[in-house]
Amino acid sequence: MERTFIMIKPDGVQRKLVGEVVRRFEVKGFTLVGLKLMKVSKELAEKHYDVHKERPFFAGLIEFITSGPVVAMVWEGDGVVASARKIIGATNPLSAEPGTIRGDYGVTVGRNLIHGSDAIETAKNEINLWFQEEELVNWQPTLTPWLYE
Ligand code: DAT
Ligand code: MG
Repeated sequence: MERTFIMIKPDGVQRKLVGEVVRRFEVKGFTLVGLKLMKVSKELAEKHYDVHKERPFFAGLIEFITSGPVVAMVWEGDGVVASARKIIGATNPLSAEPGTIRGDYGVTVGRNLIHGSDAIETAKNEINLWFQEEELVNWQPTLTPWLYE
């Protein structure tokens, strides 16, 4: 089953949006298989955002992500990688549609509340980077036959 890596950034935690974010993924029909609250080391932040290391916003991004606790999660379900990106909305919250997390709660790209893997391959790498195998729980929700035919 497909999995994606989702992280509620320090602004989302400070703004008390943890429950709201988890709720949106739960009610959509996805399954939570990993969850932890953690302070992010500079090393982990730099690895996670390695593709952006040459960008002018990189230093600020690393400073922001390491500035307070984040909630790291793994969600599972058919098409979860692309669907999560839709639930999250466009990178710039002012361009994100209302009804998306960034569209409903954000106003600036440097405080866009949440990260979601951008492709299935990226998701695999990010899950391996953020979670040990034993931190992930394989389980079968009893709702499955009501979500999948
Ligand atoms: P996304 O998080 O939607 O995958 P991304 O991978 O292009 O977006 O960028 C990663 C993060 O970097 C993004 O969530 C916020 C920050 N960022 C991107 N573009 C930025 C910019 N122009 N100015 C400041 N921060 C930016
Ligand atoms: Mg990205």
